[in-house]
Amino acid sequence: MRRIRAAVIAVIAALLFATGCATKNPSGASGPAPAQGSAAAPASPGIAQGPVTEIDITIRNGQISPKPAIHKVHKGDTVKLVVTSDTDDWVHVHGFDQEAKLTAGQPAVIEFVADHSGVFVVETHTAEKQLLQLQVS
Ligand SMILES: [Cu+2]
Repeated sequence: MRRIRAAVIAVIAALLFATGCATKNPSGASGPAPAQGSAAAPASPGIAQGPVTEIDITIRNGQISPKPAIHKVHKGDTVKLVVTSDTDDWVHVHGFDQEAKLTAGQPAVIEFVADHSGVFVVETHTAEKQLLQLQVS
């Protein structure tokens, strides 16, 4: 019994580890492209309700401003990330499966409901920069 439990834990740990980055970068054009900034396609219709926390991030010459920090929000809040970069890239919000393409010079918007708690990394996938951490509680 004990052995099985240890094995299960190991598998879960491995899965958690595997859900990190780099595994699902929709570099092909096949996947749906969320959050292109167009108002036509709401990402998750009908569930946005909590207060909106907007976080604006600018990446220029590899520098992130404001500097990477932990942003605290309440579970159920809507988080609106606006990211502007001077290079093409991808922004990925861990834990919420949110990703957006960054086109140089154009703000990309990712909006989602922080409906589960934890600490989640937001980062770019090409430059591999951590932009911030989201602490949901
Ligand atoms: Cu990632």
